[in-house]
Amino acid sequence: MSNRTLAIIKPDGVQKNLIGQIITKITEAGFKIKAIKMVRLTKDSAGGFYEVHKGKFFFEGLIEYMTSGPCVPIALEKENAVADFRKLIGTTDPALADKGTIRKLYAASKAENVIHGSDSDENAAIEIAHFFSRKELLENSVS
Ligand code: 3AN
Repeated sequence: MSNRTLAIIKPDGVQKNLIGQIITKITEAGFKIKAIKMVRLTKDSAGGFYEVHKGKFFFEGLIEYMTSGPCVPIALEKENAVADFRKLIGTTDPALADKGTIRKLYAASKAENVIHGSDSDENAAIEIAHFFSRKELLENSVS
């Protein structure tokens, strides 16, 4: 089992000035930040990241949203990272998300839901590599 996952504070989270609150929730839950940056995704980069959703009715809107402003990808480490992080953020639709989850607290809708979390160990590795080079991950290593 891998101990890493990729979070992204999405453009609505950045726009609503929630970076600090969201990172506090993440670190209080026991995750260590391995790498972090603020980036504005291009359409190509967002399309590549969400390749699995190509052709779905919400794909174009998803790309518009993810390129609408800067976002904050974060490589995280913790035992059981993928499952624990998905528990912390709550389900895709904030209306259905558990009380106390990041999406329940801060997200407006299923389309604009403030935060991303990898859904498998395999995708976590791919997604971390989408944003961070091996060099960045190694050089920033604190433990
Ligand atoms: P999650 O982010 O919970 O893993 P995914 O991977 O199914 O959810 O969807 C990726 C992103 O696509 C969501 N975070 C959301 O922004 C958007 N999305 C997913 N399902 C819908 C939907 N039914 N309507 C609009 N947007 C959606």
